[in-house]
Amino acid sequence: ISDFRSDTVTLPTPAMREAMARAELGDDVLGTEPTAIKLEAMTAELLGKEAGLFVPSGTMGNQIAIALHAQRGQEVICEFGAHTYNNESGALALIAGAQVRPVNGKAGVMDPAQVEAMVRPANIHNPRTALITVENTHNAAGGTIVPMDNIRALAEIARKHGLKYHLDGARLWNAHVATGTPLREMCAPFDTVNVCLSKGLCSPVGSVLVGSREEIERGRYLRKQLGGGMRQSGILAACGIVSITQMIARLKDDHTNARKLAEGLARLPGVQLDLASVQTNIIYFSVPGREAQYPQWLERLKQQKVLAMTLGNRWRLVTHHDVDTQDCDRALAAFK
Ligand code: TLP
Repeated sequence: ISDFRSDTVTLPTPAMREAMARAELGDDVLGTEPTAIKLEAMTAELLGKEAGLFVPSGTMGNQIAIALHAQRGQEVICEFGAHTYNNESGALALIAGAQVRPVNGKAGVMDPAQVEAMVRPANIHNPRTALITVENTHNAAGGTIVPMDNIRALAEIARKHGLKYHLDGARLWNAHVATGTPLREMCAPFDTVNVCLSKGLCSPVGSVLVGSREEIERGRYLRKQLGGGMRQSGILAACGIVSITQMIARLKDDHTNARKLAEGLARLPGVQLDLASVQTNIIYFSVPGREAQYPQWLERLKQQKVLAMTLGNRWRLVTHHDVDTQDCDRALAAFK
C-alpha cells in the first residue's frame, strides 16, 4: 500500500526496534527515566534551549506551551490556518482557556505590521495579548517555509510588547533541511519550540517541547496534570534519539519526491495545484467542480492501493520515509 495520508503513518525503522529492545529504562514520573532524560537533553542541545520535555504528541507539546504563556481570558495571535487553532480539537480554549486572534497570512506567513496591529492596547475592556505563535513548516498552507526575516520581525514585536513567542515546529526539520538554516538559529528567536519525532522522522510516538529550565519544569507539572506522565517512556524516547540523530538529513528525499509528484499532478486536466506552495513534503490540490466525487475517488484509489486524504475541497498528499519514487508513480497513475 502506498500511503500518502500523512508523514505520521511511517513505521519504526529496524534501528528503532533495536534501540527499543536495548533501551535503559526507569520511571519518568519519578524523574529517573534515563533514556527520556537523554532525549530531552539531546533535543534541547540540538535546538539551543536550556531544557526539554518529552510529551506523547505534538498537540500536548503545543498546548502545554500555550498554557505556560497565556492565562485564562488572554489572547493568542496566530496564523488563520494554524494547527494549534484549527486542528487540536479546541484544546487551546479547554486547557489554557485563552482565546485566539487569528491573522490571515500568505502561504502561512503573517505580515508583521498586521500582527502588531492585532496586539491589544492596555484597556480594561480588552483581553490582554499574551503570545504569538508561528508554525514552521506551515501544514495547511502546504508545508510552506516561514522565512527567518519574518520570524525575527515577529520576535521584535513580541519583545516590544512583552509577549511570549512559541514555535509549532512539528515539521521544523523539513524547513531546516530545505533551507540549510541551522536548527539553533531557527529556534533562537522563540521562547519555546515544540518539535515532533513522529512526523517524517519515523518515531511511533512523541514530541519534545524545549525552552528555559523554568518553563520546562512548569511544563512537566502541566504534562502530569494532562495525564502525560509516561513511566517507562524510554522505550519510546529510544526511537526519538534515532529520529534526531539519523533521520533528519534524509527528509530531502521526501522533498524531491513531493516536487516530482506535484509537477505530475499539476499537469493533469482539471487539477488546480500551486507549485509554489510545494516547498517541502506536503502537496495540496483541488479539482474544482468535482468535489462531490471525492469520496468515490478515494475508494477507487484505495482499490489501486493508494491512500490519500481529502480535507474540505482539497486533496492532501504527504511524502515520507515509507513512500519511494515507485509509490509516487503509482499515485500519479491512479489520479490519471
Ligand atoms: N498534524 C496531522 C493532522 O492533525 C493534520 C497531520 O497529519 O499532519 N502541529 C502541526 C503543524 C501538525 O501538522 C500536527 C499534526 C500537530 C501539530 C499535532 O501533532 P500530533 O498529531 O502529534 O498531536
